[in-house]
Amino acid sequence: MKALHKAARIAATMLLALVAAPVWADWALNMPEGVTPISREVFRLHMIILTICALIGVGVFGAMIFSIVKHRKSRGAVAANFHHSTRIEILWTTIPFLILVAMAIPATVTLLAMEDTIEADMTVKVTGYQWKWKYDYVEDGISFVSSITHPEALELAGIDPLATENFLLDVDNMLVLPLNTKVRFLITSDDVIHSWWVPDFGWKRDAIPGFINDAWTLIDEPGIYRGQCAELCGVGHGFMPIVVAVVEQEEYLAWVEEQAGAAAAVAAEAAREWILEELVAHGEQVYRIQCAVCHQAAGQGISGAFPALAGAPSATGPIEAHIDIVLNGRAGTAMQAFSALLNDTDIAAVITYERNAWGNDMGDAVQPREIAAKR
Ligand code: HEC
Ligand SMILES: [Cu+2]
Repeated sequence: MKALHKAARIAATMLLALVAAPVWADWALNMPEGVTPISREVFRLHMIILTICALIGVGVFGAMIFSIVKHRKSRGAVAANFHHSTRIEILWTTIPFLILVAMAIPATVTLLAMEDTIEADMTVKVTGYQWKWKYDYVEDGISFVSSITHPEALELAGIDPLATENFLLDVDNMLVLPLNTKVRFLITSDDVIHSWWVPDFGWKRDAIPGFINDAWTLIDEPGIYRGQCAELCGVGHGFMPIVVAVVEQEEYLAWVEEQAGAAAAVAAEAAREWILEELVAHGEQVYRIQCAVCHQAAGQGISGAFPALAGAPSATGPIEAHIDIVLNGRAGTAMQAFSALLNDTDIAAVITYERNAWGNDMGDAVQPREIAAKR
């Protein structure tokens, strides 16, 4: 009686869940169809194979349930007693074989198309770092680092995931790509294995240090597509989102021009003399985005993993050694070489900030020129 009660309660709850229509509205049970020829092909393949599996499932379980009910002992059924049937054995070998071949043919065709990166219109090199992505536009000579934008999320404190738009899925610099253009990606890593994954493109590729994997897209719907690193790569694994903005060709060309202008502005900034306060203010922003993920917002570090910078020997010692570790990193540790990731101004500013924050009271400043000279 008690069990029956419980069963009725569960059934009622399930029924309620079913009729709660608003919940259904954002339930995406199926995989996304995506916005590239390959992603649609993958989706179609998924639907075909899912259908075949569902039909087989219904057929096999239907036959089983039917036999169990119809030929049950209580109805006086007597088990047949035969041992060998060549006809059945041939049937149950060839039918699954044919089904598998029928599934393998379209799957192979799609796989081959996926790997076909030749005759791309442009190439983007993607490099994974703990915990950000770097993009190099091979032909256009554009290069930048894309990092998560709400660094306060890194501490998972003082931020409400539900109230934050695109929580953990927003970056400072989006990858901008032109519409209807075959883009080849060369994917690698500078430290550990990462994986570049935008679900709407229909594939993910591992970013492996020392290897270059390739993949391609041809996106035919403008929009913003989001993804993330899909290979567990350390404590900041959840903090390396991917955001791709797909724009019309003309808009893309305008963006490329704009980048050239921005590069010139950065060069001009790096050439001038900065005052301490300016460097500290800019350095704080760089620190929050680039360094806080490991060394923490108040420079307190994480015991046993990332050293504190507040009161650290480097940040309160000779400036030369401090510049050296930030520019060149420390081999064999998670402290990466920032020379390839940040410009002269950013590096000068972040070093100045570290020397003048959290009770580090050095009062000295590093000029971008000095960084340029050390590269
Ligand atoms: C992926 C994690 C990570 C990031 C991001 C990172 N660091 Fe480090 N950092 C480390 C680790 C680990 C060490 C300790 C290296 C060692 O064992 O020598 C370190 C050491 C240092 C030291 C030397 C500390 C000392 O006195 O011993 C400085 C200075 C430093 N980092 C500055 C920075 C700056 C500036 C940034 C941002 C531009 C940054 N780090 C970003 C992991 C990181
Ligand atoms: Cu990663």
